[in-house]
Amino acid sequence: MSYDVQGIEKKWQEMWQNNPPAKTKPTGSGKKYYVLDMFPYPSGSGLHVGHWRGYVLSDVYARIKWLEGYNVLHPMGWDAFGLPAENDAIKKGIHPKIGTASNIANFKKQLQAIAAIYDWDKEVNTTDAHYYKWTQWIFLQMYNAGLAYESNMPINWCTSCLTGLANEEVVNGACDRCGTQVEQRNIRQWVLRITDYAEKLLTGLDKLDWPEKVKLMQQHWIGKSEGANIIFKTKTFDGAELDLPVFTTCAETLCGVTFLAIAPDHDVIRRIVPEDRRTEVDGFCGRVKQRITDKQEALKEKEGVFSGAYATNPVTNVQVPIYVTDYVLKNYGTGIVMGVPAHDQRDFDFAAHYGLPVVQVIDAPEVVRGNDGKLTAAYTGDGVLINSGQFDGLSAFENGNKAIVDFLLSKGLAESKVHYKLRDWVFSRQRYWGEPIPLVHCKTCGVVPVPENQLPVELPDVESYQPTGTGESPLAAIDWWVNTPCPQCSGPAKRETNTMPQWAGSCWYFLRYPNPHLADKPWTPQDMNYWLPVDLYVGGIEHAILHLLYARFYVKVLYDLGHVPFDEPFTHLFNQGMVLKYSEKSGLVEKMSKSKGNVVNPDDMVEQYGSDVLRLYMLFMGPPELDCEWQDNGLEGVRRFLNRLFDYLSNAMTSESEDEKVTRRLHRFLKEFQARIGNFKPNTAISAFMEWLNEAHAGSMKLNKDSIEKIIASLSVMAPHMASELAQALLGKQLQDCAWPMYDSALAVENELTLAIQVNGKLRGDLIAQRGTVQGDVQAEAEGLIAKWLEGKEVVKVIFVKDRLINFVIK
Ligand code: ANZ
Ligand code: ZN
Repeated sequence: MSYDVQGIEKKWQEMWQNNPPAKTKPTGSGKKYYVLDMFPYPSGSGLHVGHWRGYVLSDVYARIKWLEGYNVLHPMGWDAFGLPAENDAIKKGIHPKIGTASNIANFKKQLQAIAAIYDWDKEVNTTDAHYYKWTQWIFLQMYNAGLAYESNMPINWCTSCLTGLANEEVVNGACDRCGTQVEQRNIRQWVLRITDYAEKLLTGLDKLDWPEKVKLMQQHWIGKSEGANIIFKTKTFDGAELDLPVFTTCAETLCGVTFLAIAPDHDVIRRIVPEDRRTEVDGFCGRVKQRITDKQEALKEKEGVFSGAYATNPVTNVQVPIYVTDYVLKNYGTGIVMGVPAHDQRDFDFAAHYGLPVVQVIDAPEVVRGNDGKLTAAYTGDGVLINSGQFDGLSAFENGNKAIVDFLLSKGLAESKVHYKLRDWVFSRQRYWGEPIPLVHCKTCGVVPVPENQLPVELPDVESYQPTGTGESPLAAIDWWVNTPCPQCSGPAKRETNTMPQWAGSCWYFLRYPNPHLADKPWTPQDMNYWLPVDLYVGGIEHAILHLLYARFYVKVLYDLGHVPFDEPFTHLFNQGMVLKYSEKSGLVEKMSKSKGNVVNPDDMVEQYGSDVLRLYMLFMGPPELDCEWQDNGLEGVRRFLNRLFDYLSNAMTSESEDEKVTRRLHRFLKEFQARIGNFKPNTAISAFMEWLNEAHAGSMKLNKDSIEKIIASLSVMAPHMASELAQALLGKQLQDCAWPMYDSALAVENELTLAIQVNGKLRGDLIAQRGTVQGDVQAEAEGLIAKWLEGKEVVKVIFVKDRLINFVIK
């Protein structure tokens, strides 16, 4: 038998396409396992080997569960709305529907080569009206529950994509998609009240088997901080009393406040700035506002301007100046901060710039002072309170904070406050290629939801996909579509022309997979009870806060509204690392991308090496959670291994009884292999396979049929084509009739051990013995091996620790 890669793979691919062996069984058929890949956006450039990494990994676990007899749901689909298809349409004048369909066809063809056990009957496509009908339905459930509202607040606006963006889509002030600096613009938006779920999204993380890193990122993004709003009294420019609340998490530093800082766009500024300071303050605010659009500028030194007003410290009654500054954000806390230069670095920098006093109120041995005895930087650690009057001597964090807050609470000058950094989710886009938001605006009735029986609100064809840039989507120009009778009063009304963000479709697709063709409901309770939550979710870490947070939010809302019986969608999450490659252009090892010219096309690799080799290499290239560098010669090594394995297995079968040593070695391999896969270390599991082959080969081990099946089944989760061929040729079986191998723990323990030989506790040699060898045998051999150390000496005692050591005590 020879290993004809192309012939074998072609044969099995055809077989599987005509007669898929791993189709998902009906809901309720035995134990289930739901393993999910983050479904791809079907881009024009197709799959690269980076995609393979996650898909092969998830398939390993799907195949194991399948061979273990689980009812496996391992689906695939398309996250097909979104900007690139639309931009393509603008460039080429082709309807996004057409471009998307051909990209999907290409992706599907490429995916077939992976030979994952996807059940293609479960395929979903977010741009299919039968699918987005339910995306719209979910939106209406949220709307009806008061979780969607219209707002004119300033939002992030990308001047290149000409659309609003969610906070999560802005990275370092730039559009996550195109890198353009975003501006703040007042545009009418639909917004989801994700902040109502801040606490649930936070505490829900505890029970998830997710990478700590992702949990931390979500925790950070939600950004809960517990503190207090504290009132500083001031006067308006015309002499009226005015309370300025500041939000602080560090009330213990109150006696160190030397100024207040207000966000430049805060409404209160108008009321406190005296006339003679207005020109200067207005000038500053105008300048700062413009600057927010320029990242480089924003990184510069903190700046501010004296407002001309003072406020009273509620503990010390000292008057402190109020500044308008560029480092306080309007929409966090109260938009006003108490400046404590001694204990906050931003405040320290600001005070240094404007010559404001630095009053230290926490002392500790670690505090660093310069030659002049002054602080050289803010001290942010714990310590005891000083310069704080009646609070002196208290431990700052443990007692000081509470004492000061309590003191102010009793005077009505404070209020405990919890703030979250999470903002409500800007949910509308002024673009064409997305789900229409199913609402109608009626002059008489206001905003009216489209009745459920009129869903889906289908996306109409347009002539120009060009975003208008006016804050309206291209849909606004299609009169016949926009004008519609009001569902409530039948009077003339207009459709909402904003579309949903791409996330809308991906927030719930995992709920649709069990039953994607269901017509009258998004899902059934039976399917939800049986299949969900997802048991294993595999995808990239880049989705840590966007998709993974939004999907959790959706599920929590659906749970609260009684539509699903679970409140977290993904029990176990695994983030695969990226595949990197050297780029000639930059001279660096970088993430694969078309622009860097370092993309490896999996089709070429499959043609050259075969799918099994590529699969195995993706698993072998390194720990799956880490980024790994692609190396062409890595494929060669894997190919050699598969060739040798094929040759060896083709000739290793014996009908005689198997040598015990051989059986033991096999079980030791199975145990190692399975433990390593179980720990998400497929790379080292393959090493175990290689070691086994080396020893089996060197020892010309002959295997009985049962052992051959165990090896083939193990191989099949990684290299299914070759395993299928061997199963058929050697066992006369199909893969689906092979069982996932069990190992016998007693046989799996390593049988030969190295024992230390000591003389008076000092190591003098060692010997190899079978596990469990008794003292007499070990002693006899050891005496021979270290004879020179015992010569002429009296052995007064022999200490023997089974399987570990023998120690001769001599005089
Ligand atoms: C006084 C203070 C003293 C503060 C000190 C810190 C250290 P987290 O934990 O992230 O919530 N802050 C409050 N509102 C702000 C805003 N709108 N823009 C910028 N900064 C703001 O941070 C809470 C702290 O961030 C608050 O506690 C406040 O500064 C600042 F030694 O108050 B602190
Ligand atoms: Zn109406």
